[in-house]
Amino acid sequence: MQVSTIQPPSPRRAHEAQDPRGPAAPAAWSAQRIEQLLALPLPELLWQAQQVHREHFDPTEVQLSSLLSIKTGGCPEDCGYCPQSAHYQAGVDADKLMDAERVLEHARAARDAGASRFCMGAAWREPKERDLDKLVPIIEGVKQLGLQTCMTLGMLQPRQAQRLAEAGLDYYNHNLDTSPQFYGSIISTRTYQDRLDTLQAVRGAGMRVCCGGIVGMGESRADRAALLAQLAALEPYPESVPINSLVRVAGTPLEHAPELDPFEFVRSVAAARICMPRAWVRLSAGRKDLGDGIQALCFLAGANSIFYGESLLVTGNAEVDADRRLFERLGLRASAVQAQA
Ligand code: SAM
Ligand code: DTB
Ligand code: SF4
Repeated sequence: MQVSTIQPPSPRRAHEAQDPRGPAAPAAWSAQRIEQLLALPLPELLWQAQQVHREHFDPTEVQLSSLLSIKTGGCPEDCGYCPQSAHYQAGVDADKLMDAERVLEHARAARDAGASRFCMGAAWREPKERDLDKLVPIIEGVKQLGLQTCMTLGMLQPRQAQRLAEAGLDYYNHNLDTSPQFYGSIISTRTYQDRLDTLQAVRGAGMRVCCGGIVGMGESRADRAALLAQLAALEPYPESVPINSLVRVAGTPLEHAPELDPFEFVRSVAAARICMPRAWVRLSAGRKDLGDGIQALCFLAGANSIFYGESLLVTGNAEVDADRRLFERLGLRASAVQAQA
């Protein structure tokens, strides 16, 4: 049986030719079109994803980001997947913002282990002004170590985004998490529009956007397609797209979410690559449970970034030694720090 290639709509290509970052043309990838991609036979989907990947990246290079929780637990939001929410008993104690010196120790260790980007996460609904006063020297210190900087601190007002940008923050991570339709069954304390507004504030301040979602929360394939359509329609689409596989943490409402076929995760990665050709597509939470074979398929599907290091925010990550061995076995190498845009 002949399976036809699903072509991106033509305005997108014309638009990309003019802008080296390759922003999405509005409605370039509808949810319907992405659902068709997700339903392709896996070899067809991977083939399309690989072609797009090779047009824009060296397929043997993977970017390494390390993650640190700089303010853990006690979060007032009720995200149903999150062990740091104060609404659930997941055994995570609330902590204060970490001292700059300790953050820099972690950053130095991440750099020495080979990471090129250092991502700092805080379990806040949004940062307060006094928090920003403390974050500015942290950003400056991490940058001085030669690392790219990323933070995820919850919602931002435009002037807060401006302040972080002025301090030199390279990326801001704020995920859409899932489709607009499924969102309300996971989170009630902030709206989808709140998230889009924060992303707009980040863009407006000139920072690069890191935005993705979670796969495996009980959503349908149509929801995964709708999430990817939302991401691809951001103008421009995110430079960095984390695809998280739900970590089912005891005590959270999603503790017993039905297990998703791991090939659905691979499909989501491939579709993300196809509809956001120049983005860094990152294997994020849940990577250690995917196993080497599925991870290898994800790299073939166009994933080219991972979270690297002992832990994520509060849950465990794949072992550093295991990652090094996997890279060796697959002939992959860590990419150098990208030049500042
Ligand atoms: N508090 C900030 C916020 O939510 O905006 C930043 C930190 S939050 C932990 C960052 C992202 O981690 C979430 O948006 C979600 O996509 C992901 N995440 C959190 N818990 C997860 C889990 N158990 N499994 C997979 N991804 C998770
Ligand atoms: C993202 O999309 N995934 C990271 C990062 N952005 C901040 C967080 C994953 C968290 C996994 C569960 C935990 O350890 O808390
Ligand atoms: Fe709070 Fe972020 Fe966890 Fe939601 S995902 S509960 S905002 S730390």
